[in-house]
Amino acid sequence: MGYETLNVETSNHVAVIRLDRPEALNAISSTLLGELAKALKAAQANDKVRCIVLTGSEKAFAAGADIREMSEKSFVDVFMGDLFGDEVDQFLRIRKPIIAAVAGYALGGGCELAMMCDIIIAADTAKFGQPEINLGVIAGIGGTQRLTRAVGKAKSMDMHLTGRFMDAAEAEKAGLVSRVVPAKKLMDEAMGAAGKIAEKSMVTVTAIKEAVNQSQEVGLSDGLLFEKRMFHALFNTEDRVEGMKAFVEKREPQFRDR
Ligand code: CO8
Repeated sequence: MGYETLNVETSNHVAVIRLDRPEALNAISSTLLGELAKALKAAQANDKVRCIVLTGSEKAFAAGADIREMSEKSFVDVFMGDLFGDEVDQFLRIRKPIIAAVAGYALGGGCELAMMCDIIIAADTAKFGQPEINLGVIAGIGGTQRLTRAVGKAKSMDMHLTGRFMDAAEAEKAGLVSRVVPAKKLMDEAMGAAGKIAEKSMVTVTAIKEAVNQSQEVGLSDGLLFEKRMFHALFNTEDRVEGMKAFVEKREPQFRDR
């Protein structure tokens, strides 16, 4: 499928979705967000895809929602149209793992998109920020919630209230990103991680994504119960039998997603 604002390539079980609006630093227009939701849904439906990498350009992962487009809208437009609501819901329904490979600016909605992914791998050029305050608004697709969970209240307040940017080193130290690599190695690192995930049983991968995400939604005892029941349930799978048998027989497991 051809897209106006994205490039999508699938190889070795990994779908790479590249945001592609260089003229606006990948600013997130409604077209871009709609196409992204479609591309993710297609990747979810494609049995050959076992992991998804979402990335941008060297200069920008995404510099936020498209300010030009938003500047024309009224409260009634965004409220009654539920601006970005459907697309975000569709993003969050993707059950395959999504790695954000971030170089350059990840600001506002760009930072929020990265945080909606499951793992963030950053180039040493990455800059994260929630500068919506400078436009007279606040984050709209999770910034006040996910950044706070990721880096704690003090740093999240600092980022949202001052609008300052966090560089890659600070983001790694604060726990927002899982790895920082030289910009030239960003895609190799992301594809390496995606390739590793693609080798595992998709049943187990999906269970892990659900269980870790559960930790962001519920209290500890409910989360622990969810995890324990999921652990018990996986004893029903052929891949669990194969994984443990392969360990005992000192060989690599052959998972079949069953
Ligand atoms: N929207 C629209 N156009 C943009 C955006 C944007 N967010 N960011 C950059 N551009 C455009 C510029 O207008 C410029 O276009 P042109 O060449 O036609 O004038 C081009 O991209 C290049 O940008 P700059 O010349 O400004 O490049 P610099 O290197 O000088 O500066 C910056 C880079 C610092 C990233 C600067 O462009 C900037 O501050 N951008 C805006 C960042 C921002 O405020 N982001 C938050 C937006 S609000 C938001 O995200 C709300 C989230 C709520 C929900 C989101 C759902 C998706």
